[in-house]
Amino acid sequence: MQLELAQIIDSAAREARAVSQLSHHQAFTEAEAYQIQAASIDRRIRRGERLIGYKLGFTSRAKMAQMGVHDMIWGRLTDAMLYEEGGSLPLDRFIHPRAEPEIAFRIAKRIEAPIHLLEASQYVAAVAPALEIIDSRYERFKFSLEDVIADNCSSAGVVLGNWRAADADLDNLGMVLEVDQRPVQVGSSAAILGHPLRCLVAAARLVTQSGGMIEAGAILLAGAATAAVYLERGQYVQARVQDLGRVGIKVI
Ligand code: OOG
Ligand code: MG
Repeated sequence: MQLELAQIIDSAAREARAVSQLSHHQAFTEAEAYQIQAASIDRRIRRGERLIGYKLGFTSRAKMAQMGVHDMIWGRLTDAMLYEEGGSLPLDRFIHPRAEPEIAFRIAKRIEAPIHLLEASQYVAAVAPALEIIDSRYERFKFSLEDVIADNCSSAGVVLGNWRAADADLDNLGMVLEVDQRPVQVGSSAAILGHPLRCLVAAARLVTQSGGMIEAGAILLAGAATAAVYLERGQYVQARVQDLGRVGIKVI
């Protein structure tokens, strides 16, 4: 069952074609949803994509409220999802993409067991402002928690700004999403689990619980501090994170 559903969701992503929610084909549990996600990422890896890190989703109330879900989720990032800062984002590769402002961590040393908040900063090599492009493979961007997990948490694109040393305080930084230089969403890093470093603790627990580990050099997206906005051709979309800088891309 998992392999069949993984193939459906992987093809939908690859062909940028919306499908009905997988749970409408067959009901599955949250644990099975993660197996479907792993199997769909396996298909990407077999095509030559490389795992570059992880993302957390629904780590802020703004995101949970926007999407009508109640729990944190995690997904996998591959090199094929990377888009260059200042470059262009071709709309035709996506179904109905949205952008959201995020903070990215680069992991300093391998995480193979759960970690405590007090030691989390030791695992951070650098931080960067990031734009995440999410693109649910489901019709009308509507899903249950199990469905979005199976769909690799809507992961579709990542744009990273400049890395800087992880010495800045991250607990209450203004985060703004701009379209054509105008702010369209405003939030604070405090909205991300109360402190973005908690994302390392959460990711360590979730990834190691599932039998994986987070390698040195991996990227971790902490989850959006604000709701996401739909993208349209011709827009210049930019995320600004106080003290960390900005990152933007042109939608073509
Ligand atoms: C799921 C992805 C959530 C975040 O930052 O909260 C996410 C979705 O909203 O489609 O990436
Ligand atoms: Mg996100």
